[in-house]
Amino acid sequence: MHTAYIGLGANLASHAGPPEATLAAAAERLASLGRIVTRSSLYSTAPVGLADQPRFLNAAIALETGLAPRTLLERLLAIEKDFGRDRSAGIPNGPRTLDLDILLFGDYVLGEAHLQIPHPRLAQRAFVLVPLNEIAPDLRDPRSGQTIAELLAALLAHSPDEAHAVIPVQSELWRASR
Ligand code: PH2
Ligand code: MG
Ligand code: MG
Repeated sequence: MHTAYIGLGANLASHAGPPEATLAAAAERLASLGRIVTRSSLYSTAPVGLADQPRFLNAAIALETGLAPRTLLERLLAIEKDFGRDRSAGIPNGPRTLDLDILLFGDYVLGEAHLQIPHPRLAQRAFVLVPLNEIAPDLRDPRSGQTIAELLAALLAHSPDEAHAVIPVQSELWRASR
């Protein structure tokens, strides 16, 4: 068994409803892949990489799973597809109904073409580090040896505006989902 940390993101409606409803429903689907140990709050975040799109909702989940990393990735992609993820436009960093990223997987370091663990942009993204820091501040990034709290502090020291772009939101739907 390993603990995988999954980043969730959405900024377009899906058949489940607005992003808040999609993330709540997706969290329930993640429970079928192992045991959900912890979930962060939901955060409203400014879009990174492509400014002209709606704000995102982001969260992080710790999932204890017996699946191998590649199998986990396949299952996550299948769940994205079930929630209407359409990659055909091919716009990097573009809007999406659901994004499920493996951020960390135990202390694995993998550098395959379609699966890089830890997530290659983990340390640059407040929309990932803030939710992750809420649930696992002492977790270590096996590449840098730094904790999530240290990575977040370094990012915010370097680009303090990032902090203002990540705002916790109260969500009854998110709280009620399991
Ligand atoms: N995901 C991206 C690109 N930009 N910005 C925010 N705020 N949240 C995301 O999840 C996100 C993004 C590519 O996966
Ligand atoms: Mg992503
Ligand atoms: Mg992704």
